[in-house]
Amino acid sequence: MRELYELCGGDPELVFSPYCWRVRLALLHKGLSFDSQPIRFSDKAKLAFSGQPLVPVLRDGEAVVSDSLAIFRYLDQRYPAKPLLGDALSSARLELIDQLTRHILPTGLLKGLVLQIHAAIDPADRDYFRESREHKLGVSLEQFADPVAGQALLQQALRPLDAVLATQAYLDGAEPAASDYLVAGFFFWAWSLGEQPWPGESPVGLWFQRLLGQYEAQLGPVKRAA
Ligand SMILES: N[C@@H](CCC(=O)N[C@@H](CS)C(=O)NCC(=O)O)C(=O)O
Repeated sequence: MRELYELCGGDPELVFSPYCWRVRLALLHKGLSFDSQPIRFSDKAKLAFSGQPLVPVLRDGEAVVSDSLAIFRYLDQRYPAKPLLGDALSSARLELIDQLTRHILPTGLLKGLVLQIHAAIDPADRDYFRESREHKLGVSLEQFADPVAGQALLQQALRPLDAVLATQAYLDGAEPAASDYLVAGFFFWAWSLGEQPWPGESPVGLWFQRLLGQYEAQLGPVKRAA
């Protein structure tokens, strides 16, 4: 059986990690069913079998793979139909896309989401979340939270995405593939936390709606934080 270990909120149906969303979208792309194994921050001992402490982890029969990009590569190798990455050049370029999109976009979103995440996670996870994130951010969650500054960063991050999506339906061209899922993970993250801080009618907004529509047509409504 195929199992996806992913981070959940106080409600186990609320899965919100951007990296886990990438893998959900990739599994859907491949037409592969999976059992969600929602875990809380305080349940991370359940990931010991993977030899590392982070989600996503995919367990597929005997195979255990962690890290969203490694999972994309595993899925293409194990299930070659409907490639996520394509040829070696595309696969190499995905590293660049990952690096280009892993700073301003998530930081801009996180400034508007960090307090919602703190509220949505299980009360038993809150001290861990606060301590680990404050250590990483170097300021308190309340000092970091700043939806207005987040919007300014988000607008910078959206500009190149809007430019590409104004001329083609998906980041990977006429059909979605790895680049779309890699970036869309951050948008599903915000969406599952009950936010949509980007304009709905923009190229990015319409692209997100297309991906959301495809996901929900197959797997039902995305559980969103109240
Ligand atoms: N580069 C990894 C990042 C994975 C990651 O950072 N996962 C976070 C969830 S968003 C996690 O497991 N956090 C657990 C913790 O902070 O204790 C990937 O792409 O999968």
